[in-house]
Amino acid sequence: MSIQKTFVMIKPDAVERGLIGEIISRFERKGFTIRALKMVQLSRERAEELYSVHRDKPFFNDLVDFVIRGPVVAMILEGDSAIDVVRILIGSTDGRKAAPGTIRGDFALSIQENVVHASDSPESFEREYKVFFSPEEIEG
Ligand code: FUP
Repeated sequence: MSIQKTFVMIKPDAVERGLIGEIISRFERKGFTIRALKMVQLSRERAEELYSVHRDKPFFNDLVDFVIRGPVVAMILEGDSAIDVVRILIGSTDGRKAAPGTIRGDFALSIQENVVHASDSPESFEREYKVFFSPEEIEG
C-alpha cells in the first residue's frame, strides 16, 4: 500500500458536455479521496506552464488554444498508487483507441479533445498541481 496524490483536470470539452459529475463520480467510486477541487478559466500563460513539456511539439499551440477555450475543473486525488491507477482509469491519450470502460474510451473520439488530464509521474504531479493550487487549498 502506497498512498499517493495525483493531479487531474477535466478539460473544456467535458465541461461543455456536462460530464463533470460523471467523471468525478468515477474517481470517487473507485475509492479515491478528493483533497482539492476547483473550476477555473486558465490564462494562456498558465496553460503553457501546464503543458510546458510539449512546448516543442507541433500540436502545442492548438493544445493551449483548446484548453483555454472555456473553464476546466482541477482536482487533487489521493489513494493507493493514485498516479498509476488514475492513468489506467482515464485510458490511452487517443480517445479513438482508448479501451471501453476507461473515461476516454467511453467519452472521447479525439486525441486533442480527450476529456481529462492526469499526471503521469510524481515529478509531473509536483509541477502540475502548483499551476492551480496554493498549499492552503489542499486538504489533508
Ligand atoms: P496524456 O498524458 O495521455 O494526456 O498524453 P500526452 O502527454 O502524450 O499529451 C498531452 C496532450 O496533448 C493530450 F492530452 C492531447 C494532446 N495531444 C494532441 O493534441 N495531439 C497529439 O498528437 C498528441 C497529444
